[in-house]
Amino acid sequence: MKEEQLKKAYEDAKAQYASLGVDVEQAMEKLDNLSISIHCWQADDVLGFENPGGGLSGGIQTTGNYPGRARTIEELRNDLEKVVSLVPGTHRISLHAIYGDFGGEFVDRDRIEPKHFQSWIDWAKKVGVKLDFNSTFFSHPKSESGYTMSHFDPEIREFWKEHLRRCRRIAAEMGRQQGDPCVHNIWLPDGEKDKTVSRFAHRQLLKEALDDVLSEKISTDYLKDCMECKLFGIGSESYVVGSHEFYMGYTVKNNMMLTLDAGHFHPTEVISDKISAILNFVPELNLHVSRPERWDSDHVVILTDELMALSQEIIRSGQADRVHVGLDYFDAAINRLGAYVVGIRSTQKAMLQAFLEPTEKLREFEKQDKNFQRMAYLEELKSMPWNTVYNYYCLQKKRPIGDAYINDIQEYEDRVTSKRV
Ligand code: RNT
Ligand code: ZN
Repeated sequence: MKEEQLKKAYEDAKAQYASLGVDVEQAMEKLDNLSISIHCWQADDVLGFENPGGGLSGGIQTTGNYPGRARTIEELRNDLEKVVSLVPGTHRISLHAIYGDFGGEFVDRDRIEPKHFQSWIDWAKKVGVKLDFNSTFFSHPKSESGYTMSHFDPEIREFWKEHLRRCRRIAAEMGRQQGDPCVHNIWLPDGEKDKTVSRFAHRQLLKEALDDVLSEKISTDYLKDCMECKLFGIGSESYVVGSHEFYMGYTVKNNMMLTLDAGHFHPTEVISDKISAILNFVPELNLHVSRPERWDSDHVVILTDELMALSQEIIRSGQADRVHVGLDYFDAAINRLGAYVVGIRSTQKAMLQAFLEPTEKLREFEKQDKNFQRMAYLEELKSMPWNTVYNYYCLQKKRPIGDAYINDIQEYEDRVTSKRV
């Protein structure tokens, strides 16, 4: 679309929204203030740099072998810089512990230190992004049995507890240097493929391990720990130690953050309706925005009804400042940068629509029991010119407008990622 045409369309859109009592400029400003935590692991199929040639395990799997996987820290950083150049706004990058800068040496998980992440901290500062962090309890010989911190063997438990202790200190150091708390997500794959007898015993061990490690108090000015549950994984179909009830109980009891991954519940169960419930009991929430397709939890995020519902709930609850929006998906079957950019832009489009909602007007209908009117307005809003507003926001931020990013990604593929063989 030509710039002049877009400006005219924007003025029309603004007037249409104004007639509903919605201030488009305010909505764009709110969108601009929304930092999305971009997961680093879509660029390299969750492999990391700990062990070149190592594989992925722990109940998660990537499928596909589209050319262009980032194989080094430098390639990953270049890809991420490209991604942030194709989306408007200021975002965060979420690192996993296996993405450290280990300088060609093998550093085991119970040995990692802040110094292995200093070059990331410096890079983030240069690029203008903040960092989040994740401990890595998968893809390691000491997790191959299926258990880590809830293992019956005290030595294995201790190894992973030490990993968690170190990850918390690394994340806190990131938070300290960036002057903004680092969200540290704790997800562990513990569980079993088949009917497990000792369910209580493993959960008790996990609780004890967490109690022990988290007794080291670190200021939430630097570090915000959160815990992510899961229903099942590949190879842990029958039993997952860190279930929803487990972490919900744990975080409520300890006044901690909970992570909700959109793909970690029963196929018809949605996280959008959990937000307004859980926020009554935990200080903050972390989201892993993902797209479940039947039994897979990690498809590229697109503008689905559930993404819309999730965004609406974040905004309608009035608690947006207590909800951290992060992405978590991995698709190795298509251009990996394309997967990033579609997911980020679609998340922004859903959030923008939520910001452009005349929520008070809808609440009025609700109070007056005018539920037909509420439904009719909700339907009308779907075809309002929100995409024009998004395009105008991209224009303002000097980012590709409409479908223009598709060519940019093709160009980067031709020039860079297709050469990685
Ligand atoms: C796995 C969890 C977890 C991972 C990342 C790589 O089921 O969703 O968040 O996807 O930590
Ligand atoms: Zn997740």
